[in-house]
Amino acid sequence: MPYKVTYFNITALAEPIRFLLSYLNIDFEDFRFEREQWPALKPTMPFGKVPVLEIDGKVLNQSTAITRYLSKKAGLAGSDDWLSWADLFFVAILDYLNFMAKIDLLEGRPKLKALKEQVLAVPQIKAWVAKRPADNP
Ligand SMILES: N[C@@H](CCC(=O)N[C@@H](CS)C(=O)NCC(=O)O)C(=O)O
Repeated sequence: MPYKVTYFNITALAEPIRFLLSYLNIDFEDFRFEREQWPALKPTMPFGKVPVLEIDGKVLNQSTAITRYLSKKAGLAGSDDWLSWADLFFVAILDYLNFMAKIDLLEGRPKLKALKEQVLAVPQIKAWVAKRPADNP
């Protein structure tokens, strides 16, 4: 498979990438590793960090740069009045932010709640969320 996402077995910074690949209907290898595997993998990653996205063996790094690149492919770089890559990024990372903050960051923010519903209703995103591992933030 030409596309491979490498990250810890959580959502966090990789999830916006997974959202965008799903939105683009691109099949990808979702390579997740456990904490114990990280010391061996770290020296092989650019700047010793993940997530990385490989496309045909070419390694891309930095989650914002990766999502910006994919957003251009998806036509979500800003010309669509209804949805942009930043919306996908925000909703994709929200569960992790809530988990870390231990509060619901959308409480009392109906417009952002509506945005979340809008993104989660996109058929490709809905399909991704339904099939991703359920037991990780
Ligand atoms: N600016 C980078 C930050 C990447 C980053 O900090 N990744 C963390 C996981 S969220 C990591 O690789 N931590 C392991 C380590 O630093 O050893 C990005 O947005 O991709």
